[in-house]
Order: sequence, then structure tokens, then C-alpha cells
Amino acid sequence: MAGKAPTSSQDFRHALLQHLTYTMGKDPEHAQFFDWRMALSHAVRDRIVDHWVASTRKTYEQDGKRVYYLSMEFLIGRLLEDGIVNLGLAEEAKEALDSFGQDYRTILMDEPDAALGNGGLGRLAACFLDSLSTIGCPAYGYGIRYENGLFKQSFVDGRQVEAAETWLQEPHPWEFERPEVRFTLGFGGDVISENGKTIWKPSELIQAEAFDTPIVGWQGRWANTLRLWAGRAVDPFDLGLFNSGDFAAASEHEALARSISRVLYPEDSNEAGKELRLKQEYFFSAASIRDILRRFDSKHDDIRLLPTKVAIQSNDTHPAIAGPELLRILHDERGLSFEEAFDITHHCMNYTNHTLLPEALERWDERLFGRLLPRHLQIIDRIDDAHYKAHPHRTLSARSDGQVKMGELSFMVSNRVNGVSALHTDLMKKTVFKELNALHPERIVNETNGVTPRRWLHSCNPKLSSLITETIGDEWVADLEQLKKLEPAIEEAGWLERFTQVKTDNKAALCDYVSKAHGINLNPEAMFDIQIKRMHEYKRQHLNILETIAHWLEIKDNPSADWVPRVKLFAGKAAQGYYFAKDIIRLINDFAKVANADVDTRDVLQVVFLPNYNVTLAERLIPAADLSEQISTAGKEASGTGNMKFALNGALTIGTLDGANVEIREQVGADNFFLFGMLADEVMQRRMMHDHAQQAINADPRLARALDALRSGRFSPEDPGRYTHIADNLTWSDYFLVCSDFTDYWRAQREVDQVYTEPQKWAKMAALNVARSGWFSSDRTIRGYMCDIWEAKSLIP
Ligand code: GPK
Repeated sequence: MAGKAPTSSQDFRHALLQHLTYTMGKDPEHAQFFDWRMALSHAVRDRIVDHWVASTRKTYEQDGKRVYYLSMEFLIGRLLEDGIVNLGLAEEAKEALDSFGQDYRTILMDEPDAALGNGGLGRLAACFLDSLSTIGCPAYGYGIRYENGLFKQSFVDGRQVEAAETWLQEPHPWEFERPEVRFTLGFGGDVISENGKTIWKPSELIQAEAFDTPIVGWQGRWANTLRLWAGRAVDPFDLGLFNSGDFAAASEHEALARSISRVLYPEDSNEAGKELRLKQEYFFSAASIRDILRRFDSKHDDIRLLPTKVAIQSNDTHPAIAGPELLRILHDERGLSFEEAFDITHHCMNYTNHTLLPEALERWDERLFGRLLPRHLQIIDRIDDAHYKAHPHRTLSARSDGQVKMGELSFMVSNRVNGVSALHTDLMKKTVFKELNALHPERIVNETNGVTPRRWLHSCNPKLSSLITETIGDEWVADLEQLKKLEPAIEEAGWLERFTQVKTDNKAALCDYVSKAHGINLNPEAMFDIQIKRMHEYKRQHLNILETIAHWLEIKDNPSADWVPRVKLFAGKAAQGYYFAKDIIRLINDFAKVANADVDTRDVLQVVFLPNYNVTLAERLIPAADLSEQISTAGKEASGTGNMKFALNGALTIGTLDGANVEIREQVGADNFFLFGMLADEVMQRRMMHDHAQQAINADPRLARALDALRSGRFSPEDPGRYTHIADNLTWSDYFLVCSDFTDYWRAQREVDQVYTEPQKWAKMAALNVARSGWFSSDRTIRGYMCDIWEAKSLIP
């Protein structure tokens, strides 16, 4: 493929200086970090653009099927390092910066995270973008250009405090504004009939404007586009009002329009239930559908060919309205019969389900829905009717009980519906989509999640990456299954020592960071035990802290015994209104304060909750982990992807048989995984027992003692009743079965301690985790989607 010839560091130095001078207007003498970062970003971007233009050209020439990934979230993190790593520019960039006396890492870390997502679902979308480009599948990501990404988290007296995130405050070098790509969209109004045609006359109009970010794959062989929509007013400014002195009202339209792309709803596995959220969903789905049709129309006259050129993936139900919108355009505006419009829509649309939690399945009040999208409500009824006609015995529908059910709607409209791990897909068939699956047994497929090895090993763990490359060559970066070739090397003299040294170095680097950023000195000799993810009761951070409290009490009984030193690290954000989760954060912080000050225990137990978990912090923590905590109540974690990142970086997992843990354990071997806890069906059985928690508490004095410690107020002496409600919740309701799994979790933790005292054994288990994690590459996942769902092909020869 065409593109700039490989650059020498001289060329690169020149490019950097050019951009510093002509893009930033600065003299090296006076340039700040920011200027250097921008100059570097532009120099890298120029090289990305060469590949991007070539890929786009080729896509148009070949007119292959394009994949459209619609997602409310893209948790892409920092892009500069990604671009540099994928283009293999690290040496040149470093040398060029060195020659100006600038530190490469400092400049990379100066970039704010693009936090346009909450957690796993958004990060998965970002890994998929990387894999789509690496594989060379022509694809577009479509989402919203939130002005404020996921909130910033800090702690005040141990409590989570949220502040607005402002990633766009500084100029963002990666995007290209496309003022010419604008679509006018409507809300509300009436549906009328004119000459036998149905016409929707919206009462409110808004524009969507495109911003494009190029996403370059490994070695620059391909680059796709992430297109994010921003809200704009149709008539941004009312001069009359302004001249009459009402300055605020003069810009009101603009303010209202902008509010639609203003914030990312800070919810995770929870329905936001806000009108603005529904507007956001329609806004970006409808703009994307128009863009897709415009691109198709530029080459084709026959709309019936649409499914041969277009595969749309709805990332969860947030973009589900894209289906009815496409159907509406084909039927109302283009005059196809409803049946034909439905058929075409159905063959273009697919849907990924990411959760079985009932409270997370999107449902909208039909009055709200009908007020904003009156025509779509009618279309949903017709979809229901058509489905009913085909299956007269079916009992469920997309609209019932006064609600529009986005899961059912997505299922009915889609050609394929997929779960994100084998267990999750299986449970989907047995629970939420039981009836629909019986009617359409071919529709549900499984695509177990994956993570991009470029970011989550090669780039975040350069030392392990080098060791692997020295051992087996560098093809693993784009073909992760090659990690299997490490297995024989693990047996060779000296290899495990080098592997262990990498972990030791990574831990030292993390200690250095934590000390500089937070003034906390971690014990680098201790086992680093890490739980990082969104705060949720089903993820059971409280099981972890309860076991830690029990362990601490035991250490205090006998401080001079031979304890295995541990550093317990936590990070994660709680949804703003999720008070129980916020109290778990506070409990961990309060307990940490007591434990870390305790002279009896602090040498063998440290507890730290790091604030503001984001992609960048994950990139620091995961390479330094010894133990990965994946302890959700079985049946609740759809897949998990953090679990894969840890295993890939040589951490051992302590986990339940939930989500992709099941497949991780299969891949790495049961001997190299610390399993505990009930299975998904045992969970369902156990929950039927009315006194499951009390029984567990009565049977385990350690658990009883830890709960008593919570109730005693010793972790919050100034407010002794602070954690009574957590203890009560666990004792009297305990929906997520913390108590019932506690004893087995304790047992597994002691097994962890035992193995950690045998460094050789631990290192071998950890190395086998790396060697056998190749299957968890998102390249494998994307190939699965391409083959089973999209019928799309790579355009890289
Ligand atoms: C699932 F339903 C949701 C949601 O709203 N947000 C989110 O991040 C996660 N998810 C699951 O909880 C994870 O198990 C899964 O790995 C991830 O989506 C990606 O599939």
C-alpha cells in the first residue's frame, strides 16, 4: 500500500520541528509540554493520514461490504502512543524528542484520556476498532462526540466525589471536523397521511455534524474511521433577539442542540431513564443511518442490494432505534412495501447483548417514546404485528405493559444476536431470550470477547513484549495464538528468571508511580493483588474487602506468624446515584486508613484504592499484577475483558466460573487458575433458600467476625454506624451471595498464599497464562463476527 516511506529519525525530527513552528507557532526555546505533544501528534497523524486515505480509496474502489459499528461508547484512551506503536515509530519519535531535550514518556503521558465510555462495553468497542483496522476489514465506528467524557473521580474523606471531565478543553489533534457532513434530524411532532403516504412532521429539528478520527491498525496496513456526531442548532443564532437585548435567548437554540452531545451518561449496567438519553440514542443512530445510506446511494441505484454492502452492529440496545429508523426511511421515504423494507433492514442489522441483569435491559415508557418518536412507535407496532403473524403463539412483544422493550425489539429486527462469552450466550438462550430463541434458533451466536494485544501487551508492557519477541519473534503482535510457542521456552534454563524479573521491574515502576502521584509507598516485595473495574454489587468488591478484613483480623491475632505479604489494590468508579457502591468505596478507603497505619499488620498487608480509574491507569496496573480478582456472582458478569488483560500479562486469576473466566480457565488450564465459588445454576438454587446468608455466617466464624467488625464501627470511629447497613444487607438479603461464597473464597485465597511462597511454581503458572492467552485477542473475536455475522472480508491482500 502507498504511504510515506519508512521515516528516519532525521525526517521525523524535521517533521516535529515543522509542526512545532507552523502548526503550533512556537519556537523550541519557548515550547511547553503541550506544544511538543501537539507537534508530535501532528507529525504522527500525517503518517496515519497517508494510510487512511489509501484505505478509504481502496474501500471505494473495491466496493466491498462495509461494517458499521454503532456504539454509544468508545473508551479509546490516549491515541498518540497507540498511533506511534502501531506505526512502529517509537524509536524515531524518541530520538527526535531527545534531540530537543524532551522526555518521550512525559510527553506521551501528557495526553488526556478520551473517556467516551463507562467500562467494558465501551472499551470493547475501542479494541474492536483496533482489530478491524489491523485485519483490514472496511469499517466505521459511529458514536457521539461527548464534550464531557466519563466524570473524574476523587476522594474526600474516603468518599467518591465526581467532577466534570474536560478532554476537549485543549485542542484535540486526532479529529477532523467535517462541516460538510451534516444531517438534520427531528423529534416530536405528528404523523400525517398524504396521498396514501405516511409522513412524519417533527416539531423540533437538530443537526448532527461529523467529526472523524482515523484508526490505524498494526503496521499501518489499514486505517478505518471513527465518526462521532456532535449536536448543532439548525439556526444557531437569533440576531433579532440579540439586538433586542436578550443575549441568552439569542443563543438558546445552540445551547439546547449542543446539550445532546454534552455528556456521557455515567451509568453502567443501569438504565438512565432520561429523555435526553433517548434523544441521544436516536440522534446518533439516525445520523449514522443517513450517512450509511448516502454512501450506499453514491454507488448504487438498487436499494435491495443494501444487505450485500452494509452490515450494522448495534453495540447493546442503545442504537436499537437504528432498525426502525432504517425501516421508516425505506418504507415512508423510499416507498418500499413494509415487508420489503423490514426484510432489507433485518438483513443489515445485528445486535450484541452485554448483560442479563434485568435492571440493565433498556425499556422506555411508551408515552415518552411516542412523544419523541411518534412514527417509530407505529413502526414498532407493525414489527410486533408482523412477528405475531409469523408466530401466533408467541407471548412477548417489543411493546407491552406500557413500555418499549429495546432487547426484544433488537432481537426481532436483527439477523444475528450475539452474546459475549460461551456461558453468557448459553444463559441468554435459557433466560432473557428463551422464547425468541425457540422461534429463531439460528439467530443467537456466541462471539467471546477479546482485547487488542497491541495496547494490552505490546504497548503497556514493553518489557514482557521484548522478552516474548526475543523468544519467538514478533509475529505474535498480530497473531496472538503464536504465544503458544513460548511453552517450550518456559522450560529452558533462565527463561523463567527473566520472566520474573520483568514482573519485578513492572511492580517497581508501579510503586514509583503510586509514590509520586499519591505519596504512598507500596511494598514491592509483596504480592500485588488487584481488582479494577466498575463498582457494582455483582462484581463483589465487598466480598474482596470482607475477606481482607477477616484476614487482617487473623494477622492481628498472631502478628509474628509467617504471613505472605500482600498489597491489595482497588480502582473503579461508581455510578453517581449508586449509593451502595459508593459506600463500598468508602469502606475500602476507611479500612485502608486503619490497616495501613497498623504497626502489627502494615508490613504484610497494605490496602490502596487508587482514584480515577481509566484506561491509562489500567495500562499501569495490569503489567504489575500478580493476582487478578474476577469474583463476580456466577451468571452475572457477561464476559469481562479485564480478566483477559491480566492473564495475558502474567497475572494469575482468582475467580468464579462466570463470563469468560470459564474460557480463560479452559485455555490456561485448571491448574493455573484459582477457582472458587458456586456455579451459575447453584447460585439460582441457593437464592431460593430464604436464610442462605445466615447459614453461611453461622458456618464460618471468620465471616461472622468480619461482619461484626463492620458493625462495631472500628473503621469509622467518628461515625460508628456508617457501615451497619452494608453488614445488614449482607446478613438479611445478600442478593449477590457474598456470604455464601465467602468460605470458599477464603480457602482459595489461602491456596494463593501457599503457591506464592513457591516462586518457581508461581512463575511457571503465570508464564503459562501468558502462553495460553492467545485466543483472547480481539482479532480472533472480530474474525468471528466477520464470518458468522457480517459476511465481510479483509481488503488487505
Ligand atoms: C455490560 F450491560 C453492560 C453495560 O451497560 N456496560 C458494560 O460495560 C460489560 N457491560 C459487561 O458487564 C462485561 O461483562 C463485558 O465484558 C463487557 O460489557 C463487554 O462485553
